[in-house]
Amino acid sequence: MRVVVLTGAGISAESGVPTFRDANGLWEGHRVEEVATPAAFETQPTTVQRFYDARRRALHAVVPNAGHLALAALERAFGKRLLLVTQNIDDLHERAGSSHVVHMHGELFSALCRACGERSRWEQDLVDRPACPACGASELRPDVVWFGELPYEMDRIHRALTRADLFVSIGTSGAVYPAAGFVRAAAASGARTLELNLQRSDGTDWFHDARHGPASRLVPAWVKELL
Ligand code: BV8
Repeated sequence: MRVVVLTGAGISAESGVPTFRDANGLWEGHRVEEVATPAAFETQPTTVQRFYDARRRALHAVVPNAGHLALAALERAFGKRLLLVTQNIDDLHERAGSSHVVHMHGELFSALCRACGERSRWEQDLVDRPACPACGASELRPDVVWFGELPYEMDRIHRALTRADLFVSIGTSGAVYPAAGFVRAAAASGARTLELNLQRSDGTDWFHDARHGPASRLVPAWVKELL
């Protein structure tokens, strides 16, 4: 049995990481669609850097919840038969023990150098334009996929979706593409599809099954059933 799991901000909500919708689209006082774009970074780099610096700092203060831990247990049992894809840029899956996580929208704890293209693990602020550890240029940006940018590892994700027996979406509103279309690609290839979310999402009708409630309760119960 091959499983693909897609997670969104809802799985980190109970760890204290605000979601995009619960902050009704406002995050650190900004509309994400206005700040998470290359154009915003070009025109107002300090605002964008401060937006991500604040979220990177907040990450040191939160811990994984039972939902993250259950998915780490699933990986220990399923190994390479499980592909965990996350839209989240936090590191809570890794801190819960998941070892191969596909961050399709990048990671807060990674910095991308616009001069040399190198990625470096980065836990501090970027607003003061620190030097790239690889080339020394002061051209580091958050290693995060903004609106209008191509998400990471799409080929690997699509291959897994076409081979999956089961696709499970956890804690996502199904508002942003291409992630919101994964359920249809999986179903078209014959996979069963299940949504675990606090409430109905924009994509609920595309799933064979849906369970609604907090991830910290639904995910451990589902993993227990599967194991
Ligand atoms: C691309 C990283 C093409 C940044 C993110 C018009 C103009 C320009 C683009 C477009 C356009 N129309 C469509 C597009 C495409 C666009 C898009 O889809 N826009 C939307 C707004 C319509 N997509 C893109 O631009 C993507 N790229 O298309 O590239 C391309 C092609 C070729 C070459 C080059 C380019 C890139 C999108 C990635 C943007 N980056 N994140 C950052 O974090 O700052 S998006 C971000 O929002 C997330 O990563 C996620 O993907 C998305 C939605 O967030 P969710 O995770 O779902 O969170 P949300 O708050 O929305 O929902 C939380 C859910 O959890 C809720 O349902 C809630 O009920 C539930 N919940 C809450 N608490 C709990 C819970 N569930 C369980 N338990 C709980 N306790």
